[in-house]
Amino acid sequence: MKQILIAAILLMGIVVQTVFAKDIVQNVNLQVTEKGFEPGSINVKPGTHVILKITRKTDATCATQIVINEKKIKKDLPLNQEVSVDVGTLEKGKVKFACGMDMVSGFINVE
Ligand SMILES: [Cu+2]
Repeated sequence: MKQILIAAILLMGIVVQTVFAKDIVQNVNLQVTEKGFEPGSINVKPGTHVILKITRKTDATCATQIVINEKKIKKDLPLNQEVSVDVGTLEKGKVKFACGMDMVSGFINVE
């Protein structure tokens, strides 16, 4: 009985590993400059797990925060400090990211 249990646990481990192996993690560097978010448009393949690495380089815009409504993400962007934002695994479509007031924005195009 104990052996069956151990075998089941090992099998579960393999299943979990297989599921996570499909998850392709892609780090995307994003900067906030006088022009807003750069790049303003990011292209990834469906099924990609996107992690944004955002550095705000200027005080000249109002983008001191990043908001991704679709993913219920809101994060402060301190000046000259890289912030990691885990956007999760994306399906086909467009994901908008914007400043706190929705004035400066960009898109992650998933196709
Ligand atoms: Cu703004």
